[in-house]
Amino acid sequence: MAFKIIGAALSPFVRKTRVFFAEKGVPYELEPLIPFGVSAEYKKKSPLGKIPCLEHDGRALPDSSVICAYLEKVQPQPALYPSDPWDYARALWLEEYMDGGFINTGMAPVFFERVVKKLMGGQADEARVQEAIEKGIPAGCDYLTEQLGDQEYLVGGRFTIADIAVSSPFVNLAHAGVTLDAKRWPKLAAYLERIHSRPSFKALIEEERAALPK
Ligand SMILES: N[C@@H](CCC(=O)N[C@@H](CS)C(=O)NCC(=O)O)C(=O)O
Repeated sequence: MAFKIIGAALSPFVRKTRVFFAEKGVPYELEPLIPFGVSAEYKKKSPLGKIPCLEHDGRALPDSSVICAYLEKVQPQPALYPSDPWDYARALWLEEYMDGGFINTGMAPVFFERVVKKLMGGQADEARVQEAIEKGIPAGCDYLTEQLGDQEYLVGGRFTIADIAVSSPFVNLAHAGVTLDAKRWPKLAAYLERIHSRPSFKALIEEERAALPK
């Protein structure tokens, strides 16, 4: 049965899910949905009213982390979760660090103010943007730099869900005109460039850039 991902392409959580599908080589249809004032019908599928939501076999499954974990079981190869128990847990932690933490303190304020508000015809609150640039983003980049060390990938020596979850929200920063200071975080900047150059990310980044307001 076909897979359908419901959500907006610019969401870091939707992108994370789409990259995961692309890395698995599993085709899907994207049904665009902006998550503001969603219908009661959508809330039956995604009770928190958030995106993404997956439809498969006539059933609905919300949440990017849950969707990725489900697809890993449906399509185990290539494996995108570590098999070692400790590495597996660390990958899940880094996913949660981004989804439940760094996205809210670092990426969301910048992206919402500079891109989402612009799309809605509003004015960016640059004080909120600067606070994220001066506090939230440096704290997150310091932590991720420490986690990365000298490795090519974040966990277990190979590409995993941790790399997808960590790298996706940085695309939102770039869309909002914030690029990482490569002098301050050289290893993290080089890592992100490598991950964003993978065909799975590259195709989406190009598609999103073309659709952004100039
Ligand atoms: N934990 C969720 C978070 C999803 C999420 O917060 N999505 C945002 C868009 S980037 C959303 O739908 N926001 C609408 C809302 O919070 O009502 C996931 O991983 O899917």
